[in-house]
Amino acid sequence: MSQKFIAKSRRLRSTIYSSRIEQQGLTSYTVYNHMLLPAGFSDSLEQTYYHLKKYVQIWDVAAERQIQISGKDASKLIQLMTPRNMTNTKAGKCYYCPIIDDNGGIINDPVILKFNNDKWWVSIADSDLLLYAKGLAIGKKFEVEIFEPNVNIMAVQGPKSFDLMNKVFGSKILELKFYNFDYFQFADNKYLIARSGWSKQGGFEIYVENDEAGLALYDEFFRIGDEFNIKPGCPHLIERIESGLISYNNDIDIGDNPFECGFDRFVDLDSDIDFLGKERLKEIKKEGISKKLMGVTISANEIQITGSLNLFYQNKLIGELRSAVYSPTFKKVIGMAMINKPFFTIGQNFEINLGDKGDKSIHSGTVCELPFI
Ligand code: THG
Repeated sequence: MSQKFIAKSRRLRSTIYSSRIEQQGLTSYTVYNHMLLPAGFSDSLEQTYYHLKKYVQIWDVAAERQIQISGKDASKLIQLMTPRNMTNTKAGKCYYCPIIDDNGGIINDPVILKFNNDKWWVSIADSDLLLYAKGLAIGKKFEVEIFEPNVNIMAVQGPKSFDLMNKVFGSKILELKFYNFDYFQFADNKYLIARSGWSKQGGFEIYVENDEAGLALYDEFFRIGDEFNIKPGCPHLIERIESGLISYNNDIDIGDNPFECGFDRFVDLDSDIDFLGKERLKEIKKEGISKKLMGVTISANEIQITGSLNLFYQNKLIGELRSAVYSPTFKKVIGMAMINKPFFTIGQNFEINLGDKGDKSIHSGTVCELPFI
């Protein structure tokens, strides 16, 4: 496949970390929330995979934009957008929440940070949640302010992230619990830090609110990080599929409802909370789902996937593969697929054509559970 370049412009926003990562072996970007998101470095995908699982990486994930919702009706608006029950949520905690429309279709799957009942950050995946929130607030005449603050997340991921963070911020950082956040001091600046991140290798996300302070911290990590074998990195295709971390608009989209995405634990239909799509979700729950996001393994040594690939069982279409990669751990291709009823059972076999441009290259595969690890 010939590679093409993406032309930059104001509309395609750069990040504050570009000046650093472009000197550190960055080879490709993708586009996320109208912004550049690093997608590869000069080390191979397998090298960066083993590195992430053993050491520590700094990721520029500024493209995970924050939507601030504040004001007297902020909590009402947050609840209106998600089927997760937000009633007993606590300040200083993060919540992974499906955002749905009136039809139960997934609009986004952000991490939501609660500062207090009147101030929230919605750390969005790749869709324009700000417009959805604004439309709802206008229609409902809510007293809220909705905007995108200048926050640029730097993620510190990997098992050595704890040693690195301890060295910079002191041992208090090690007391931070999973999906909690707090402010921590380095030099003259305070940083909002959460124990979270888009890998299962452990780590933190630093919500940088001041560009200069962010770059100073970035440089400090690389100044002192050699002993932990620190490297720049980015969300990792192999690791995230093995870990079952969902990528919005790759694995799931507005045509899927929370039950089809395995988000049952984030749906509360039994309380009196008010959210859009509640009646529709009740119907879907009664009727049962017609498709489900599942893991798949495919006996192949490589795969390039840029769209969806159909899966067949006895010449019948039974679903579509949405993300996939060769896993050096499983020694085959693993992926996430939306599988139709009644075929979304563990052990279901299928065939897939991995041939390029009309060539046939039929491979066999099997449906399995998510996550892989
Ligand atoms: N961090 C922050 N913002 C984000 C992402 C992130 N915004 C965009 C995108 N990633 C949102 N999508 C996800 C998908 C999965 C998870 C987080 C964000 C995730 N899930 C855990 C899991 O599946 O085990 C925990 C979920 C839970 O059970 O609460 O981590 O990465 N700031």
